[in-house]
Amino acid sequence: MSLKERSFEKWENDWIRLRWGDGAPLLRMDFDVCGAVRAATIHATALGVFELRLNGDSVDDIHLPPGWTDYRKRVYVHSFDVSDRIVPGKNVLGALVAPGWFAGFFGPFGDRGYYGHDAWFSCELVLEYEDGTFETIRTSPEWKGALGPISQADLLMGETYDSRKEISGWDTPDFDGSKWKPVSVLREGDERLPESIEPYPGEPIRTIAELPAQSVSEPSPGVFVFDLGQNMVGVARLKIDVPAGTEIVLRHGEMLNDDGSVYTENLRSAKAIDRYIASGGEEIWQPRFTFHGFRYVQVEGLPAGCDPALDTICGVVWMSGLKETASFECSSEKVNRLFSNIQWGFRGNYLDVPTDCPQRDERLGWTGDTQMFIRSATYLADVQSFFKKWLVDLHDAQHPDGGYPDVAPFMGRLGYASAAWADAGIICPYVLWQAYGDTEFIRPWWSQMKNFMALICTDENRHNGPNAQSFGDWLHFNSETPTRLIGLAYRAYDARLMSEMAAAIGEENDRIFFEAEAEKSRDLFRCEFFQGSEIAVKTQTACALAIAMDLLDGEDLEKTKDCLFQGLEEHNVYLTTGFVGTGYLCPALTKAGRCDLAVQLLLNEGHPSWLYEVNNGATTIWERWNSWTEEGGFGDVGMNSFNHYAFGAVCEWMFESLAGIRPASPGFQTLEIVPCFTDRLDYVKASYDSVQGRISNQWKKTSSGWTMELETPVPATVILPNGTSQVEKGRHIFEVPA
Ligand code: RAM
Repeated sequence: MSLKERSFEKWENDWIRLRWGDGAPLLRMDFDVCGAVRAATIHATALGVFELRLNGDSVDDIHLPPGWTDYRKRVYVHSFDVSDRIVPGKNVLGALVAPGWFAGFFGPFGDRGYYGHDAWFSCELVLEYEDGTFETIRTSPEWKGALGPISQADLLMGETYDSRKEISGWDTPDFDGSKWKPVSVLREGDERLPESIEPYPGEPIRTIAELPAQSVSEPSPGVFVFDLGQNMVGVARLKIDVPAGTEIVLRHGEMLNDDGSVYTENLRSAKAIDRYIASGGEEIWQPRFTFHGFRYVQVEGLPAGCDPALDTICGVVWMSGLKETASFECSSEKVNRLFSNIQWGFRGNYLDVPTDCPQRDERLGWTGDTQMFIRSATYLADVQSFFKKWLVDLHDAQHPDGGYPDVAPFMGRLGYASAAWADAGIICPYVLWQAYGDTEFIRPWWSQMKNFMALICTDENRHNGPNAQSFGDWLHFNSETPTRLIGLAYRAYDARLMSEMAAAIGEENDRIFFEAEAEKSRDLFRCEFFQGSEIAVKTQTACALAIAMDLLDGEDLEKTKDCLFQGLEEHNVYLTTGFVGTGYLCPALTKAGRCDLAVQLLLNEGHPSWLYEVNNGATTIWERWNSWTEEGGFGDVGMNSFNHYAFGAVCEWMFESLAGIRPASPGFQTLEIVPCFTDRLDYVKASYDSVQGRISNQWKKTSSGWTMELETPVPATVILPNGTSQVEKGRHIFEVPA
């Protein structure tokens, strides 16, 4: 039976568990196959995370299924075709099940078991025989469980594996499991079970790369630090040959302390420690039910005098299995490194949900971070199914009054309706529709999006009313922008996006309504924050939002542009923006006709700047402009991630302006090519695999100006300093005099 035919509205399979501390017990069930099998499919899920086994092997190479949702509301089923894995006679279906997001530690408050306690597993194996009959093997009280080698498995804390406790052949037909313990069972109707069980709509987590260690040091006797050369997310694979009973401890960190040991203070309460107890001989192991954000692995516990080989540790990179779609290169090696850092920040934080960071006790689906980076993400990879899933998480977490949450999936403790965070509910569907041309990113959520707009378009609301609560221009550089300004700007911006989306889905009344609302909100913004034609809040963020979001016209606009230019000059053309302003800053400057200033910001190397991080060895994007500085060393340890993608939102501008590739209509059906030529770079070369096909554009400095080569699968309007032209699909060369 294919996944399509199976709706899961009825899920008649029991949920089973073997209670066992924090580890990952083994569950198994023998069954007989008598008859020729035409097809076999397993549908499996868990309140927790699982690995499925069949006849001695794992069924798939995905990690941490069924992923993270608000398990009280819904849980996803993963389906596996095992037609060629079923043998005549005795077979064994098995699973390892761990707490995962459901019952493990997660979030910044030391919470554990927010959704429930103990992991539960549920599955069915549907056998279709050659004679057309079906048989279903289900989780049931007949299953048996045992304690295996994994005594601890937690996403934040790490995994402990005692290889001496492996039960050889436990998941093969020859094994006698009759003495194993009976499992506990939950049945349909139990209040601990989710309201809905559905097929997984996203892209499962997979291994996307392996990073061999590049060097090893011994900062203190017996303590070895392996450097993978890249801050990454996933697990470390250990290869050892040590006496049985030796306990090897792996600590993970993104940076090093001055003494060369791994810096772990910024992980807060996340221990991120894996332990392996050897059984002797050559052993290779990697954890299954935890993940870490790290560049360095500190290995302790090797026998005295041991001189570990470099291949003792290898980084195994995990990410939702998205197809990457972008390439970017220019004449500055440092900018190329920045682009790579943005890609790695994206990879590390697109692990089933878009997270703020992957290493400390947080790793939440912060909505603000998500909306700030989503446009960049749509360039970097095909994120359609990833966001089909997350938009469900987001709407599952929407407050009854319409406010979108600070984080999704929901985790109880955090707020909602915060300006620039809650707006993810409008901005994400809009950006996805723009990138992929698919109104299914909008249509299913339309009435809920309108509920949010109804909330924020009133005077009394948490988003931009007098009680406005927000994180402001989070982590700005000594330049505060009032929350109320941010909220009103987003209100007007959202209303305009709503009117465009209403037109796209044929909701004419809504289009008219939101067009008027956008005007009204722009007026409110001007009324409150302008004295004459002068913007009252002169921060870079305030000016950038007003310009980039199209909130101004005429003299108001001209004067605000000047204010932005002046604001930059006052800081020697250095930025002061935080999470909210940074993504809009270069686009606003470009819109204001000062692409040169945007280029200057990109190429700045002093503090704060993107290349300051690059010059100081960054391989991902840091959370703070001062996550590490030459003068002060590490930034505030209470919140200091070295893998936070928010400031990487400049990626969008690198594609749309520096390389000049941007859509002129939803789904890149037509293009507008407006490259930002500069003589500060010799060349820029980028490509994007859009839903219409590959778009590539490159320009080079010549002795008399620039030459540009565009390859487009769709018609494009090309706007160059020496004129505008329309081109059809194909390859086109342009000469541009200086
Ligand atoms: C931090 C998160 C996140 C940010 C919020 C406001 O704890 O890391 O990046 O959106 O705070």
